[in-house]
Amino acid sequence: AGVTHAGGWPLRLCPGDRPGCCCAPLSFGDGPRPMALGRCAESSDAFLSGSPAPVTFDVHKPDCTPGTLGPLLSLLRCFLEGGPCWDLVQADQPGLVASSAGPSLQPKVPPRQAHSLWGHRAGLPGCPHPAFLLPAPQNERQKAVVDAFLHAWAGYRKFAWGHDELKPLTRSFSEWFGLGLTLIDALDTMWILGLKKEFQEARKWVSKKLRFRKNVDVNLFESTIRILGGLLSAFHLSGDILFLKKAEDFGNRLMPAFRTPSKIPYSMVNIGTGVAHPPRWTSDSTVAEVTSIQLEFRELSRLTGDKKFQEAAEEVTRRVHALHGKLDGLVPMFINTNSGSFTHLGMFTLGARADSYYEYLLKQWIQGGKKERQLLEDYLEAVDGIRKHLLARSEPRKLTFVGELNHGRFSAKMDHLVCFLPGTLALGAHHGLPAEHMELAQALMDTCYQMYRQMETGLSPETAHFNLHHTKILKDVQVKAADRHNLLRPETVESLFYLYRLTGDRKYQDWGWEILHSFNTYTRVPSGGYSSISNVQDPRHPQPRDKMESFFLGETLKYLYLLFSDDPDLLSLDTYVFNTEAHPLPIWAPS
Ligand code: DMJ
Repeated sequence: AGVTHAGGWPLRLCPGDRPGCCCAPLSFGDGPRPMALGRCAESSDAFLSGSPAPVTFDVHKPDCTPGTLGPLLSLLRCFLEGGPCWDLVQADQPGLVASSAGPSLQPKVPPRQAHSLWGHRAGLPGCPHPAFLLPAPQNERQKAVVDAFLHAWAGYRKFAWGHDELKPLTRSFSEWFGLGLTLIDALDTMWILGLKKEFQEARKWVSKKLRFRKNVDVNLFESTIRILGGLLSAFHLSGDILFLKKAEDFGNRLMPAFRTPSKIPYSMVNIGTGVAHPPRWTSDSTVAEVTSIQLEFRELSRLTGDKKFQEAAEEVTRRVHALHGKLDGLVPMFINTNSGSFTHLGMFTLGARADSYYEYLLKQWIQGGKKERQLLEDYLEAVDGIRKHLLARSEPRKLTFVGELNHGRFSAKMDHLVCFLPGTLALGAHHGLPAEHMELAQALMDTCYQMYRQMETGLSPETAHFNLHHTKILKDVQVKAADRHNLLRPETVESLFYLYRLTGDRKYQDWGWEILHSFNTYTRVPSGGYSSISNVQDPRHPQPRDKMESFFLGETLKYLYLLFSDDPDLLSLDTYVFNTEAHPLPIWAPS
């Protein structure tokens, strides 16, 4: 049967979760809750481009009524038999709706996956955001982000295509894992920014060139958050199963890292040979590394139905939870892969090597539908620990900052990495945690902004030292020679996004706009790309370092784009949780 939709806009949203899903007022089915398993005869591009042309729906099961297994069986048959697969849509009112699984869902999914995909789709609430269905209206600031992205992408495409990172000055590239890191990290950003042509070109590279059967050592944490996280979110946004298949392959190749005497994973694993090991100089892993892979491994299990990913990652969480050596919920920075105990006791930071431990406690709790109490308790205890041991105020502006503790000695040192914390605290408050968390978030947000504002280039140093004394010094933020660099990191704009989304205070957008301006002034390389710089205090000679980190495209520009959006439903914080590399993953059972 075919049903023609005469192209009346605007389109209705369907109750599926995938962008690319096309929905139209479509009369079909007589029951109170008509159901249809159908597909658009034209590609979903017709919808995305807002084509007023009639679109025909082929309806495979014209007689499916509520309560029958017909549609589900058809869907499974579709997966098993091949051919384009389309989604089952249930309409709440007659006269609705909808369905397609995205432009490039591949046929021939093994039954186990077909089933889990079905469960996944059926489990998610809400609709894809209109921006994913129609050409998204973009305001001037968002257009400036798109322009920055295209400039960065042009450099990568010309000089580093398929390699890990662009070296924009020498117009070449660097390899870390040799897996097209920037390309994978940037996939979902392209989707969100509406850069379909670029996305499709990158997808083709993933399909034709990305191979994980390679004799190469990868860092478990870095490759999980960037590659596994990037593939999973590309799958969720596009509905394209290619990305899930790649994610599953990659996840399998990371698993040898968990074969250690303590079940605390090694930091390195060879994805070709399956041999895992710690770095050459130690048998320790860092605490942030082993505790910030759980969002991705849990989601991979949920999508594939293969529990081993989740079990391995959650075993780490359980063991770290039970360890001695914490201080009111604060964790040391290292953990031994043989003994499973913390090492280098007595040193506490929210910066490098510990940062995302705290972030993932909260985010896993959110991901799992706020049911896993132990995660919440550990997070709440840690926030109290931060308040008790690590907070101080600077002079002269009395900025609240998070310092470090070294065997009882406080140091007024704060990595830029710590600037993820205002966003995380605000997110927790949004999900029902105490209002004081939001107050602390706002105070810390001011501080992170001042880390940019008080520098001559308007860009933050890698690490700030805060002035604690009443002197003639006018700046709160002091910088040591070794810390003057800026790597295009995202944490401050990430937090600005959360703070704006959750308070509506436009000053956060304005601060982000200033930061984008500074990136454009001091880090943009005319021939394409952006470069990290060595000196944020010398606007005349910022000393570009010839490297564009993958997270500039994966995170920094994505968060800026989202910050400038006034639409709370664009990747709603009630539907998605962002991994520590800014890749959105669905909340399993949102409240
Ligand atoms: C990214 O890889 C992630 O944000 C990680 O959590 C910290 N380091 C970089 C960005 O600064």
